[in-house]
Amino acid sequence: MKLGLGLYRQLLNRETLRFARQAGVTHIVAHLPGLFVREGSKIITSDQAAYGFGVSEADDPIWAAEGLGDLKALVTGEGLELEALENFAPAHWHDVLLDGPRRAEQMAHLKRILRDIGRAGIRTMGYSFTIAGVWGRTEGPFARGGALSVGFQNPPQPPIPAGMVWNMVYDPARFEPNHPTETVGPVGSEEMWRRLGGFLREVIPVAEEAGVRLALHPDDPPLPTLRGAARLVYHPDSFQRVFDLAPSPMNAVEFCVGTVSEMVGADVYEAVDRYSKAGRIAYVHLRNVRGKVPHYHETFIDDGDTDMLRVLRILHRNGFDGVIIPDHAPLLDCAAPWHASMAHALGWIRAAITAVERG
Ligand SMILES: [Mn+2]
Repeated sequence: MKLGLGLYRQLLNRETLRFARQAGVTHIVAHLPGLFVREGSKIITSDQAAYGFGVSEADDPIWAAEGLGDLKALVTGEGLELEALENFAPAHWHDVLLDGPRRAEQMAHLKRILRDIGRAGIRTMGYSFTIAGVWGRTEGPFARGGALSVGFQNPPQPPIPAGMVWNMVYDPARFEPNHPTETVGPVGSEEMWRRLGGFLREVIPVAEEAGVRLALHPDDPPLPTLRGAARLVYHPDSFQRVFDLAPSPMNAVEFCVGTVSEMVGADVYEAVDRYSKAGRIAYVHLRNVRGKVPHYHETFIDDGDTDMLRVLRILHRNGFDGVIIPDHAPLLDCAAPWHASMAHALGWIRAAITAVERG
């Protein structure tokens, strides 16, 4: 099993790549849309600002063939592998998620992006097929020793203002954050499955040609509905329904242990066992939490409800040889909270992988 690190956009630079390599990381997952940082704090929350994770720009050069090649060269130049990209930009696929008038044009663009990703030698594209996105979490001293972390406490769910999807703004002209006159209407479960099915049946053949594996992240927080929009994978059984929509090894999952352990009625070990045995896990997000929806908070990797050593043993036993990255983590109180929290998680995971592989 390989140790990876997920880097948000503003961290994709030589200095952070060297930090990763020094910590024993061999593989990078590049998270491209948005900055995911507010007021200098390297933690993702979305409830405190009506703009969610910010504005998604359509004409971002990183998505062109040259931009992807440059990104790959930057990572390779520091002695690391670029394992995966995470998440299409809402500006590129809002009408795929919303079934809007620009759907066909946006699907054609997504297919072009997938071909360019393949040409750049990047093997995996992580995505999350959701209208409401990651939303509703609060920040607080929820983790061990009062470390700053995020939690979910069943907040009221206002409808999504028009011009927003995936908790990002794609049309600032239409977007009215406070008293929207237009909102994204309720979307039911069967309709969302129909949209995902249409998406997969079109992109999986392109992914097969391009040699790029699509990896779906489960819905986080995993509730049946969020802000009026149905969610797809809020129970581990639903991963199988995703695979059945377009049977192909390229139709895979970004297995987020934290999100799965937040799911009501889920046995995280059974889910890890089932999907790693089936060979459908593209890569793993390792994060620990305490509680389940609608009340949970994130904890340090060695301190939540999930026995991470047991998760790693199951993955190893089933022959999983892919990349494992820490997900977001509580921030350690110090001058460099993000770096310290990642170094802590990476060191723990590296030691755990070594122990598990030695048997
Ligand atoms: Mn995750």
